[in-house]
Amino acid sequence: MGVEEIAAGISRMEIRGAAEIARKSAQALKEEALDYRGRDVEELRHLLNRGKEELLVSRPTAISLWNGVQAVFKGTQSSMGLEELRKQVVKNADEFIKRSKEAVEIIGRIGSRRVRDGDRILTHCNSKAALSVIVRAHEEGKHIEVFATESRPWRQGLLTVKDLAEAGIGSTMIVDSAARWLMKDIDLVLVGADTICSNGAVINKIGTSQIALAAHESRVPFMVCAETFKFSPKTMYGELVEIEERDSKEVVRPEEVPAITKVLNPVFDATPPEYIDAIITEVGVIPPYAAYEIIVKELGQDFLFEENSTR
Ligand code: RUB
Repeated sequence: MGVEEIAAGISRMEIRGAAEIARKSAQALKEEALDYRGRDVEELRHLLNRGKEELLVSRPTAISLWNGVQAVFKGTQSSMGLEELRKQVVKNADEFIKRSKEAVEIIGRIGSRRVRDGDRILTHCNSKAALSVIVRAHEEGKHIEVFATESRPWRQGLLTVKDLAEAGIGSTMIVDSAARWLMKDIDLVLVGADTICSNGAVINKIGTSQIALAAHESRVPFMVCAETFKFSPKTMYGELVEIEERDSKEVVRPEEVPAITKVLNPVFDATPPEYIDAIITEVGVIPPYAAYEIIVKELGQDFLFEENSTR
C-alpha cells in the first residue's frame, strides 16, 4: 500500500493503535522509495517529504507516528545520491519496524513480573503493549482475570476481548462508566499510550484519566505499557499535544439529538503523572517523572533542530 492509502486507512481508523500507525507509516515511506522509477534524487526526496506530511496529519495526537517517520529520515543528508537515499530509507524503516515489534515483546516480559498470580486486571481500549503483558503473565501460568472497557465510541474493547480469547484468556467486558464501580475488585490497571510528555503525563484513549483517578482513589496500581517511541521530544521543547477531535457522528447520529445540541468527540485525554505508578518500557520500568531522561537518552535531542523536524 502506498502513502496515500495508508494515510487514508489511518484517518478512517482501519489502521489504528499508536504502534501500528507508526509501523505502517514507516512501511509506506519505504515502499515509496522502492517504487520510485525516476532518476532524480531531489524528486524522490520531495515525494518522501510530501508523504511524511500526509502521514503526519492522518492522526495528530500519537507521537509514535512522528517518531516513526523521523526514524525513517535519520541520516538522509542532502549530499546523498539516489540509490544511497533509497537504501538508507529502506534500512531505517526496516530497523524501526523490527525494533518496535521487539519492544512489545520485551515489555510483555518485563511487565509480567509485575502481575501476581490471582490478579484481576482492568484494561482500557486496545493496546498491544498492555496486552503483551497480560498474555505473557497468562503464558507463565498465572491465573488472572481480565476486565476490558467497551471504549466508546469505536468500541475497541471488542478487539481486546477477541485478542484475549485468541490467547486463550477469558475476559469480562464492561461499559466505560462502570470502571469506578468495578475498581474495588481490581488489583492492577494496565493501559497503553499514544504519547508520553516530558513531564510524565500520558495521553491515551479518552477515559483513561478517569480510570486512573478511580484507581488512585482505591489505591490500585495504575501502570502504562509503552515503547520508548511513544515519548515525545516535542513536549520537551514546549509543544503541547494536540488532542484529536473526531466527527460527532461517531458518537451519535445527528437526527438522534435536538438541532440545538452540540456533540463533542475528543478521542484522547491526559493522565497526570501523579496518578501513574509506573511506565513499563522496553528499557525497563520507570516512574513517570523519568520521561525526560528517556527522551534524552533514547530519542536524542539533536534532530529537533533539523529543518522541519518540529512538524
Ligand atoms: C488506541 C489507544 C491505545 C494506544 C496504545 O486508540 O488509545 O491505547 O494507541 O496502543 P485508537 P498500542 O484505537 O484510537 O488508535 O499499545 O497498540 O500502541
